Order: sequence, then C-alpha cells, then structure tokens
Amino acid sequence: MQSIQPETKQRIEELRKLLIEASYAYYVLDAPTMEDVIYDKLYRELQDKETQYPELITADSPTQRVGEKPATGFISVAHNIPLYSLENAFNVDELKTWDERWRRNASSQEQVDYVCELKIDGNALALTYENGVLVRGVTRGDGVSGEDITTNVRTIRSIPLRLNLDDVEIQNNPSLQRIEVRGEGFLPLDVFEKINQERLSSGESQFANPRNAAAGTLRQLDSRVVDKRRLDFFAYTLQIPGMDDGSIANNQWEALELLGKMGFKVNPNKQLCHSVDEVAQYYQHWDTERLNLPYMTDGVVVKLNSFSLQQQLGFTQKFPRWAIALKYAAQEAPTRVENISVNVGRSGALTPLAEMHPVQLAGTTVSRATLHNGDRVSQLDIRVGDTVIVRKAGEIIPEVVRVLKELRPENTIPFEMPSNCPVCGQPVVKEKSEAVTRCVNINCPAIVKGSIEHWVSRNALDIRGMGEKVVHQLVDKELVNSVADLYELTEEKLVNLERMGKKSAQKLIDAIEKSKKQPWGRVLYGLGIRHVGSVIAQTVTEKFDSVEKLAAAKVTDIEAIYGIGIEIAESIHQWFGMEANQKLIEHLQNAGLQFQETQNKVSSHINQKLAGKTFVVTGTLPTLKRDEAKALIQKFAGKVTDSVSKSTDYLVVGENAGSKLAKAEKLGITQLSEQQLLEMVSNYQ
Ligand code: 0OX
Repeated sequence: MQSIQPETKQRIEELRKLLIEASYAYYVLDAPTMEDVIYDKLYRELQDKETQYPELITADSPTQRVGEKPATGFISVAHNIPLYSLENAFNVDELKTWDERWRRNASSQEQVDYVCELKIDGNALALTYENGVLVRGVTRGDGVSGEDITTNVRTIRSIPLRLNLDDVEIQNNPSLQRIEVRGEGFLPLDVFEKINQERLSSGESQFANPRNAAAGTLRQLDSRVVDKRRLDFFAYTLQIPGMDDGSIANNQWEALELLGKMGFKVNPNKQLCHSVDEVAQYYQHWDTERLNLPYMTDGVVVKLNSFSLQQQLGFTQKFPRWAIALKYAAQEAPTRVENISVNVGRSGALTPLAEMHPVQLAGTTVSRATLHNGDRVSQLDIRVGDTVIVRKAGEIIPEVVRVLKELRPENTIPFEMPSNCPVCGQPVVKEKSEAVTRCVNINCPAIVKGSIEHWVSRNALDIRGMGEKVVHQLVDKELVNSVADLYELTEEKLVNLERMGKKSAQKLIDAIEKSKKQPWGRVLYGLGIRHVGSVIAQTVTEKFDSVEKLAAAKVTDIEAIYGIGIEIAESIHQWFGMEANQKLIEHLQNAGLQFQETQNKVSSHINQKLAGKTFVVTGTLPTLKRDEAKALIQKFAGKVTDSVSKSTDYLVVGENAGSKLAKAEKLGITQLSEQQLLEMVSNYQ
C-alpha cells in the first residue's frame, strides 16, 4: 500500500476544482473559460492520480460521470414528495378562468406576482443531494414513484455532482443536508436531429420528437451511450425540508436565483409578471419566439410567486392549484385519410403511410403521416375514410395521434399489412420479436434503389449528380442492379436517360470515378449495414483498418470497440457472413474502391505523430483497455503488431507483462508506460 502525500491530495482537490469550474462555465453559463486541450490534459492527470490512489476517488469527482459497465435494469423508487403534473389551459380565457378560481379559493383580490417559465418539452427528473452531493436521480414515472436512473443523470454535464453552496448565504443551515431539485431533462434540437439522422442512416426507426428521444436516452442501460447523446437539464423546483418558514427563499423567483447560484442551469427566459395581462403578453411573445430556441417548448408554465400563497392553496388530487401550463395549441388538427400506402425502405422495412387531405399544422402543410409499422396500424385501427388527429410540431415528423371512430363512415375496411412486397411482389417476413415487416428479396427494386441512393449520398460515397431520379431510371432500365454496377456505367449508357446530355453524363462518370478515392470509413457506411451509421462506420474503421480484418473479426472483437454495442457488432458480423455481400465486396474491390485505411487519410501533422513507428502493447494498463491503446496508436498513424521483434520501436507495458517484456528487454526495445504513450500523442508535445 502506497502512502499518500499531502501534496497529492491537494493536487487532486485543485484539479477537481479547476475542472468543475471549467465545466460549469462551458455547460451552464455557455461561456467557456478553458481550452479543450487543457481541460483534457487536466482531466487525464486527475484520472491518472485517481487510478493510482483509488481510495481518493469521490462520487462528485468530474471523472465519475460515466459508468464503466451497462446496468442490468432500473429500480423503481418512491418519490420523497410526489411529482404533480400541471393543469392545462390552451388560451388566455382559460388562464383567466384559472386566475379567478384560485382567487376564490384564497379569497384574494390582491395584486400578486406570477412567475412565467417556458415549458420545456422534455422529461421531468427529481434529483436528490445529500450534504451537497448528488445521490439520486429519478424519472417522474407516475408521479408517486419513478425509475432510479442516477447513472444516466450523472452524465448530464449541466447537472452538478456537488452543489456550490459557497455563494449561498444559508450554507450553514442544517436543513441543507437533504435537497431535492426538480427540472426538465431534454435533448437540444440539433442533437435530436443528429440522432434521428443516424437512426435513419442505420435503418432504425426515428424518434417522433425530442421528448421521446430524451425518454429513450434516459432509459438506456449503458451510461456510455447516454454520455454521447448530450442531454441537458433546466432546473425549476427547489425543495428543502423546513423551507416553508421562508428562511431559504420566500418565493419561486428567489428559488430560481438560488438554483442558479447552486450551479444549475435555469432557463434564462423566465419573467416575473405582475398581472394576468402581463402573463398573456409573455405567452403571446413566446408563441413565435420559441421557434428560434435550440430546444423544444410546448407552452409556458405560470406559477404564483409567493410560497405562502402556494401553501395556502395546496394541491388537488393531481395538480398544484397555484400553477398552470398554458399550452400552445394548433399543433394537432383533424383531417381525413384518403389512402394508406406502404413504402419499402432500403433495409426492406415496410412502412405504412397515411395519405391525408392536406392540413395546416405548425406553419406547414401536412398531407402524409407515418404510421410506423403494422402493429401501430392495428393499435390505431386506422382505415381509409377515417377522420384522424395528426400532430406536427416544429421539425417533427407528422404522426397520427388517434382515430375519431365516432366519425367513421359505414363500410370501411380494416387495413392489413400486405403479405407480399408492394414493389417486387415477393412474400414479406415479420419476425415475432420485431414490429417491422420486411421484404427480404435482395433484388427487390425498392431495396436496390434505396441502397444505391444511400451509397451515393453525401456522407457515404458522395457521388454528386446522382439524384433519386437518375437512380430510379438506372434501376428501372436494368442498367444497374447493385452499387457495384455503378462502376460499369459508361457515357453511352447514361445518355439514354431522360434529361441527360453528353456533358452531364461525362460529369457523372467523373463523379463516379472520383468516389473510388473515398476512404474506407465512407465505403463501410455506404454499404448500408443495419445499425451502422456514419459515426459508427468511422469508429469501426479506425479500429479495423481493412475489410479483410473486419470480415474476419468475431462479434466480441467488434464489440470491444468503445461505443459499439452487441446489436451493432452482431449486425456487422452477420452482414459479412452472407455470401452475396462477400461477392459485392469482391466486385467493388475489383472496381478499385478503398477497402483499407490509406496513409493520406491521416492528414494533419498532429495525427501523424506516431507514423513509421511500430508498437506492441502488453500487460494490463492503468486506464486504457488494450484495444483502446491499440486504437489510439493507430489513430495517430502508428502501427501495432502482436509480437515483439527487431522492428518493434516501442513496447507499451502494463502490469503483469510476461514473455513480451522479457523479449523486449533482450532486444533493447524502448519501453513506455501508458502515461508516456499518452504524452507522446498529447497536443502539448
Ligand atoms: C417545464 C416545467 C414543468 C412545479 C409544480 C408542478 C409542475 N416543463 O418546463 N413543471 C414545472 O413546475 C412544476 N415547471 C416547468 N418549467
């Protein structure tokens, strides 16, 4: 057992303070104070020290945000204080009715203050802090009990792991031992769009809105996945035992200020209003202004400011009497279903679509809505001729919320998913474990067209000029049956297409030729393997630098890559196991596409740091898994081999190294610790 020097403890404290302050400035104040590279270096230093002295690790250390292993499930826990929901009002008249009602209950005609907050469309979370440290994060659930998702909540950088009580005058108040903070966990719109883009490109169904995406993310068992999704949080309720006496805060406005001081992100667009008319103005102002916000809102929350008035009014069975959600309406509208069609995607998935009489919603005309899959259609029991409620808000895909069965005309026919593919006519397949019905005919024109459209798309092989219309004609005229056939095209074949002159044909041939230079990461993405979006493809090719290596990899080898789960690993393994796919790779290789990482991909001198050097990694390293160390070396253009020889430049040594170390010593090969390796690639050198 090593004894711990006081300087070490002090340095650890100092590092944590620096990192917490920098993270607060970045994530809460949105005003960064530290360069990323410096943050990374300090973070790494703290991590190293904590690895050396695990007994000094504390739950509120910035290194403790992401768990090592996925959870097996979440436990249901009772809330200390129930989470009430909010009564809804949809216009100013309804707001006034609420105002008159609470006044009757409180026998009050006085002027009061109202706190107006934007109603963030996310998931309510209850956070518990004991002695200033975050100990629990629970979902709203049914309001009485929710799921303990502490591991995921910890990954949200705008949630402090330790409260900052320094600037809070009441810091010596014993009731601060237990603090509960409530707020909304949400996904910013750009993250939501990115997730959906990834899901689309990897053949998964998209989330209907950011709230669902946030809920899905918060319930992820692997906190490493949650960490990547960049959830955010706005705090709005502070609950401290004994705060009824006003010693901590007298009203909601003060509570919001305190939450800010404690280190939380509080939505800056709040307003203290002095009359219902002012509230109405706030509501109207944000009706349009909210469309410019980087997150989704679905109304405003109006709260009586005074805590003593709140206490006097109390709660009904479901709602507080002192607050109301003033929602923005008109994002749902009734319309008639004119047809139900079925689209076949590139993965062969059959998606039913409701084609409707056009209706104005959230500023756009909506005439089609996804019905997701056959199960959803049966659930809704939607039929041609039905009047339905469609929903669309902001950037969200329109969907059918419900069918107004009371308006159903006579003689409608229940809709059934086809048993044959509507495009190629082959029988479709529906696995019991899946909601999706699929066409499995790899020659189905819909699948072929979809695969080619994906192959030529921007993030894949980026073949400019090869739009949907060209692809459809090429497939329909049987000039192309797979992506490999694109490389057999000639100017003569292309000029026969509609609106294709000699010049455009020449340009297209050039673009196809150029695509042969696209790197292996894009090629892998272009192959359209299920669950393999562009980011995943990039990650995989950083580890497996050639198709041969990837095709020969076991599921466990692929899963060993940081950020790659079993579902993706199995999907890749299965894809390479199929003969038709092996043939496709062979054709594409013959055509001259890149199936291995080339030197020129690593362009900047920083990324070339280890170029020309050969490494062997042995033993257990303090923080990096062996595969991670290898990936890191490869990322910086170094070569990793499995055995030590005269051509080995460096041996990266961890604990319990065996014969490789002995051999390296014999050959006089330079040894490196993990720390030394990290220093070699750090941007400080
Ligand atoms: C929001 C939001 C939700 C306090 C009493 C009942 C509801 N979605 O932004 N809830 C509340 O307040 C609680 N405030 C909000 N801003």
